[in-house]
Amino acid sequence: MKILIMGADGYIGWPLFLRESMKGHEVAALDNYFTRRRVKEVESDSVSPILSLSSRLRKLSELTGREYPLYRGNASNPSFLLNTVREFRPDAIVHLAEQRSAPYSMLGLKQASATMSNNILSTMNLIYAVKEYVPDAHILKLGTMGEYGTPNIDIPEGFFEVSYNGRKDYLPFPKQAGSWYHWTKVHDSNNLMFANRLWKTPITDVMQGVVYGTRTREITETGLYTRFDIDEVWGTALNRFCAQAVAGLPLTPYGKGGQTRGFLSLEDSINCLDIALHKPPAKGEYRVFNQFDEHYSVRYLADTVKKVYEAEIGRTANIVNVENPRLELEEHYYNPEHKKLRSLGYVPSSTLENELKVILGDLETWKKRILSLRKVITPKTFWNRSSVNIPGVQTPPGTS
Ligand code: USQ
Repeated sequence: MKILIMGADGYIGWPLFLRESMKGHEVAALDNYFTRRRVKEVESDSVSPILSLSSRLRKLSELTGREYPLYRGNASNPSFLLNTVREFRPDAIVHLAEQRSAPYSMLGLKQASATMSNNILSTMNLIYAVKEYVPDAHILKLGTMGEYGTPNIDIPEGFFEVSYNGRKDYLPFPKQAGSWYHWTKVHDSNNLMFANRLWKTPITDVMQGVVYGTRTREITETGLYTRFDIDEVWGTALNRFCAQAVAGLPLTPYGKGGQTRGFLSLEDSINCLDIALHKPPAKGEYRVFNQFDEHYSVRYLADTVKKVYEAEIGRTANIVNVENPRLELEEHYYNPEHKKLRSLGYVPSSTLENELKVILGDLETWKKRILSLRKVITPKTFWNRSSVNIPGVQTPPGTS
């Protein structure tokens, strides 16, 4: 299969590239190093020491004996993306090339707008590129469980039957995202649904939970590492808790810590995307997968990291509930369905505790790098302080 992976330099993009190339597929990489640059902007870095994308591709070529095209550019630039698709003519395109941090999108108007344009336009460009050049190609698009928010009812996989004033319909489940970033994914989903209605484009829209982990089965040597972020803008909950334990800093559930989300390991994220790629939708089908393994509260995750860290590493870890920088429910009902991937063959590969042992072992070896980032770990991006931070734009005193 010919697969174009947009965002191949990323946390998930690179391991997916490894999986598909090592399975013998013809894979091309697309990236503009947006995440590398923006992580530097908040004075942070990946704590796993990663090579440049071109060096990683060279390393991979040595292992497989094949060459992998690298399209370096911005997916929100229409001519770049359309030319890439026209030239490579993929059977499937995985779109992971979006700004992926909720806190980054909440820093201020500048970052909120960049997130909107980067994410929504890249998906629009992809929709048109597929329609023009490869109308039967499968778009596998990474959305987020955060599109649904935390409603007080069960969450279906994309659609549900509604009965209102005596009539029934099968409709998209209402979306209640919690950051500008998460809203961009909602807008993408709407645009993809409409593209599917217009042109019958086969689409899988993946509502993915929070991913954790340092490794997949292909990451067997340092030259193949994927990035691992721990700072308050780019790091995610469980990965941050592990790094905090290793750095001797308190683990930081925000607020009461009862916020519950779907989680899955990096290995399982790749397993699920691989299943979605090789069991594609029918022509004309738009399908939605809720992609996570289990749901946990952040309080439970902090307790579990503490338990495993103390048992495995033998040092004490502390937990401190800090002021919640976000606007979100801290205690709520949460019961999303996630049956479709399992019905296609997905079986979780490991347990949370076993995966934590692997992560903590890796982080111990990167401890020096973690300690050098101590000052960017504490949360300071508050949703209610998101400002108008465009140079030259005046705001009334006290509003920004
Ligand atoms: N949280 C803490 N303490 C921390 C960090 C986070 O309690 O130190 C809490 C947050 O308040 C939130 C939950 O953990 O309630 C998840 O936050 P997160 O930073 O791990 O994840 P989030 O911002 O939701 O975004 C991440 C990825 C994003 C992906 C999303 C899936 O960055 O790309 O779409 O997870 S989901 O959360 O299901 O929407």
